[in-house]
Amino acid sequence: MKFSRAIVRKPGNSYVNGLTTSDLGTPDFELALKQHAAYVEALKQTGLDVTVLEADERFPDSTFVEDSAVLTEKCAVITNPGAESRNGEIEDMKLVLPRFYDTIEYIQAPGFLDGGDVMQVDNHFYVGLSTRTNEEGAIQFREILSKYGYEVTIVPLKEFFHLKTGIAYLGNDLLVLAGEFIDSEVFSQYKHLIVEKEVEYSANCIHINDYVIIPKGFESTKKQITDAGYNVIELDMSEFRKQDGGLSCLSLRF
Ligand code: CIR
Repeated sequence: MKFSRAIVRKPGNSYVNGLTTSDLGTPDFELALKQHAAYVEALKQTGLDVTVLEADERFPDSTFVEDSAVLTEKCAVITNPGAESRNGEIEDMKLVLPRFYDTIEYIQAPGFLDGGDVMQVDNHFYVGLSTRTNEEGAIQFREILSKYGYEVTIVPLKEFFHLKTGIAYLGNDLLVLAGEFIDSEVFSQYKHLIVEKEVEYSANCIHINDYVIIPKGFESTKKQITDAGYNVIELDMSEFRKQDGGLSCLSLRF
């Protein structure tokens, strides 16, 4: 799949008060801004035209734009994020996405869905059931996408926060897999690139055009992805990891 654009949102001062389950400490806001700027540069390096939205102080987690929409080649789906403090993030997406899409669909209560629970593998979407995405939300998503000829498989999660916390698609039938997904029947038809428990944060990597962006400091994953023939870009993600964020969460790519 060829991507040409991305949408990101700068973190605001309120970022440090966002949701987290990690015990890695409070993010350093200035460093988060630097890491975000490096992220934008990396997206540009992969060939994307990047729309940078201004920080929205009302929503501490709004830099994790991936959760508020799912963008496909045929339509945009505005989600209904499962965390109450994040739900209002979709209001701004309703203003931004019509710049890029004529066809916009919505997940509606009692359905909830976070974009971090959705992974696209060519014409097939996988949707994780998590603390943020419920069955009703996943079923609505399947009904919407089937109208556009996509297939959707629902995957109940056991441990991971979001589906893409532990899995990424690199194209050519190759998946990066960690933890509960390694032996899962659901993904058995694909080629596997397995990352071990100690480095499972690096399973959240992003394949864009000729590149794979991975978090910095995961040498074994870097080697595996380089050996598989990809150009690797490494980015320091320390301040986003502190708020349970990974590389995919910081952008919508389309
Ligand atoms: C949250 O709890 O919603 C944010 N602190 C982290 C969201 C990460 N997003 C993602 O994995 N797609």
